[in-house]
Amino acid sequence: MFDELRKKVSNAVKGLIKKEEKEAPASTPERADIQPNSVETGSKEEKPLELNLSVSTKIKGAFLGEISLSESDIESFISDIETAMLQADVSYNATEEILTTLREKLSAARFKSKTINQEVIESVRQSFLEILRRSKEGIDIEGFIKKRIAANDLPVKILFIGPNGTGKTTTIGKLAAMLKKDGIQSVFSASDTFRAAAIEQTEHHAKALGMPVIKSRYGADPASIAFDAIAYAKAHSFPVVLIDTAGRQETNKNLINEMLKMVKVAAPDITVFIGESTAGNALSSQISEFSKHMKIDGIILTKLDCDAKGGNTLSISYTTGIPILFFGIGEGYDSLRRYSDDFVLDAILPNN
Ligand SMILES: Nc1nc2c(ncn2[C@@H]2O[C@H](COP(=O)(O)OP(=O)(O)OP(=O)(O)O)[C@@H](O)[C@H]2O)c(=O)[nH]1
Ligand SMILES: [Mg+2]
Repeated sequence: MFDELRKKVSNAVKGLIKKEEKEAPASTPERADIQPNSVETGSKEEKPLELNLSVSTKIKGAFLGEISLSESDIESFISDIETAMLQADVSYNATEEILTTLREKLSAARFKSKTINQEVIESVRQSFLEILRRSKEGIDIEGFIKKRIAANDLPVKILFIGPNGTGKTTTIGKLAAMLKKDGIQSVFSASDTFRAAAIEQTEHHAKALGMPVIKSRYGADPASIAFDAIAYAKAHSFPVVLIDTAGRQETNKNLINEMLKMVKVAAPDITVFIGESTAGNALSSQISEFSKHMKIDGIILTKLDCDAKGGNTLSISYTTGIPILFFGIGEGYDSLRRYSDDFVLDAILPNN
């Protein structure tokens, strides 16, 4: 997860560094003063590293003990980071925005020669953070449910939507397991009556977790099943209804209309879009198309464990205006991770 982006960001920082410079003039003073700690190289045989800065910058750094990067140092670094981000599926607009911030930070900074490495990484971190912070804060699902329990305003209805095979049904199981740990029981609404074996899959999760499932036959109206599940939750005091839906492409009018009917009948409190990280930049247009039809409250980004790039975690909320709530990082019930800026940044950035 994030391996590719992490490696590329690391390499870009390393691009500010290079092996013992053969062509350096003999007069270059005191190299030791301007050597940073080495960045993760991926190879134990790497020789000691040295900043790949222009000679004049180095000389100033050596004398002053602090370094301001020259415009050309900054531009070459920015260009490396830009390539890294675009190749790892960070959206173009977010990339440009991040790089504008980063360029400003690097131009204004006076780095200590001994710690420039960490300081440059910190500048990248802060630039990434600014874009993450620009997106709306995601709803705290558990907190929301607890408030509704306290107000005796139940059940809370959560609808899961998204394209085919992204992990909707599996994520319902994961979320139910997470809520169960907190003592919150859910009813499953097997409202995917379209895909073969979808009902059995929901039943399987419900059984494994000891939750009731409301189902009908294949081809039945998904909205009526959701309606029945809500009625069941009310009658049996279950605080939460988790409503599965058939996977659908945003271009399929019939399935979109079917979903609109479900929204009308079930009146979900929270609608979650389940998208797979591996969809790369296509994900934001999928989400934007879906959100033309209905309000989406949050995104759960699945299969992060299968995605070496992972760059859309940096830009998806910025691009769509919809916050990420959780990440799916495996197939098991315990592989749901709550979104946090630190989770993303710690995973992407080299830690030295
Ligand atoms: N590695 C990994 N696999 C996942 C993750 N989430 C779901 N899967 C797997 O993805 C496959 C599809 O998951 P489903 O839950 O059936 O997806 P869906 O969106 O309900 O699919 P449809 O109902 O057919 O649209 C299954 O094999 C899941 O085990 C995840 O975070 N990581
Ligand atoms: Mg499904």
